[in-house]
Amino acid sequence: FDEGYQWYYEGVNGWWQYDARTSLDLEAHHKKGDRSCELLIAGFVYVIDFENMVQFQQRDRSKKRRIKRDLINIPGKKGVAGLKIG
Ligand code: V3L
Repeated sequence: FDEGYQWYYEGVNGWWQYDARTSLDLEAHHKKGDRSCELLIAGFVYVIDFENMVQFQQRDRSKKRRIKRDLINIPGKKGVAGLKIG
């Protein structure tokens, strides 16, 4: 992992950091140059689409969230995988 960078998915008025395990998987697929990958997150298979930088559930593609790779200390960070900061 490049120092100081993290993966995020979109929440209401801010960004959630992916959990540590998922972040490592994402980073590995991204580094390989994969255009997308499928990961099990909280019991659901999600497609991570690096070309469009979105994620969505494999069996319900209607709800798409933007994703980004950004610095670990971005403003507007809500927490990690649904666990709020502070
Ligand atoms: N990691 C963990 N949980 C996720 C992820 C992920 N990458 N993607 C979706 N979920 P959907 P606010 C989020 C959860 O997109 O207040 C946050 O983590 C998602 O959780 O339809 O709106 C918070 O826990 C949601 O509960 O597949 O910013 C919660 O939303 C559920 O999967 C509220 O955050 C369905 O999301």
